[in-house]
Amino acid sequence: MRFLITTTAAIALGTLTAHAGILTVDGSLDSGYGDLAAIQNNSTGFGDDQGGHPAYAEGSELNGAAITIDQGNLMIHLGGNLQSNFNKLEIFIDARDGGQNKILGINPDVGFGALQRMGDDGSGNGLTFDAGFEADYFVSIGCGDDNGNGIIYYVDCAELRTNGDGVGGFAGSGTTHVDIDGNVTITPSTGDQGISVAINNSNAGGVIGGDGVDCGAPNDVAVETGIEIQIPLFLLDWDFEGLPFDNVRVCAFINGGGHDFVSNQVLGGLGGSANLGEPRGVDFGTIDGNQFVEMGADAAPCVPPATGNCCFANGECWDGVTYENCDTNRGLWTENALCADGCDLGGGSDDCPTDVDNSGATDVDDLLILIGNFGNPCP
Ligand SMILES: [Ca+2]
Ligand SMILES: [Ca+2]
Ligand SMILES: [Ca+2]
Ligand SMILES: [Ca+2]
Repeated sequence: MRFLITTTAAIALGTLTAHAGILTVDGSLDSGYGDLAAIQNNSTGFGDDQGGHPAYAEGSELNGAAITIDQGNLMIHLGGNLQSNFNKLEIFIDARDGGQNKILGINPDVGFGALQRMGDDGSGNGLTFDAGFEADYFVSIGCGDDNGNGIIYYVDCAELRTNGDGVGGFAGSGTTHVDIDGNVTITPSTGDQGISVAINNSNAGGVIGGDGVDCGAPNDVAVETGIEIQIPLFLLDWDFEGLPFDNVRVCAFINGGGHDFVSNQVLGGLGGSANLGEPRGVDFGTIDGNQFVEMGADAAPCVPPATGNCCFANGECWDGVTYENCDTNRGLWTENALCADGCDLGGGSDDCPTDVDNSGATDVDDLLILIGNFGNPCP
């Protein structure tokens, strides 16, 4: 089915003189963003949506990030999709001195306790960012069914002042609807704060499902639809000092519906990880790489996952297989090896003959290999 997409913003702009540089909040990546500042490097543990429907998604993924400043607004485009089950897209912005490296327990109560659920519960825990990343502002987005017409999305926002408190609240709602003829109408959110959000969930590419290394821009093609956020700079410059905003960094991730279970869809990426789970226990400082995206940065190119040969006890061997694929099929994987190099399925070392796959320990994988080959005659 082809979808014809119109947006109310685009219709409104149509009455104005065309002005180069104006980005449209419609969920699509405008050329004015420039190059992506980050590309996802992790499969999604929150479901790989392959339906391509603009107003529905069975999973969530963040394939890439583009960030720029346009007409007095901070603009963020996240290529991907947000599952229409009210899971949350959490966005933290570090754009001025001060802020919170670890989420405090005394922030504004927005989005039904979003920051309280992720922040310090009084025991000194709390979601912690990479060293030097001190978040100043928070935006949270969730979407779900809008009476069968498509999706409705709700936006919440809060200041993250160095010592907590600050102001925040509900920042409005928007919709993406599809009529019976397949016409799509995206109505970006509007609210008292001037924040605007639009979602186009039609991505069916990007990363696949799983916990391994993956690439959010397969074959160097960026995912151009997803979630687009416009934030007036005056919300960040709360004392109206005329801050320069020349060093803006964004940490974005998908979280559970109750802000209660961090996925492995984080930008910058985790580089091959399962979902992170309990938000208060997450410390991005202990995870390799930057779990934030810098405005103006060039995205690191995707690193393909390591491959090797995958040997089976029945004599079969596959070349060019990832560890994940081989493990799923209960084979014995050797990094960078070819089937022509041969397979050694003769059991573990002399010191540890029960370590069938030579992993260094006798564990359930050895048992599964044994069971999988039970009854096979040996030469
Ligand atoms: Ca756009
Ligand atoms: Ca800051
Ligand atoms: Ca995908
Ligand atoms: Ca890190």
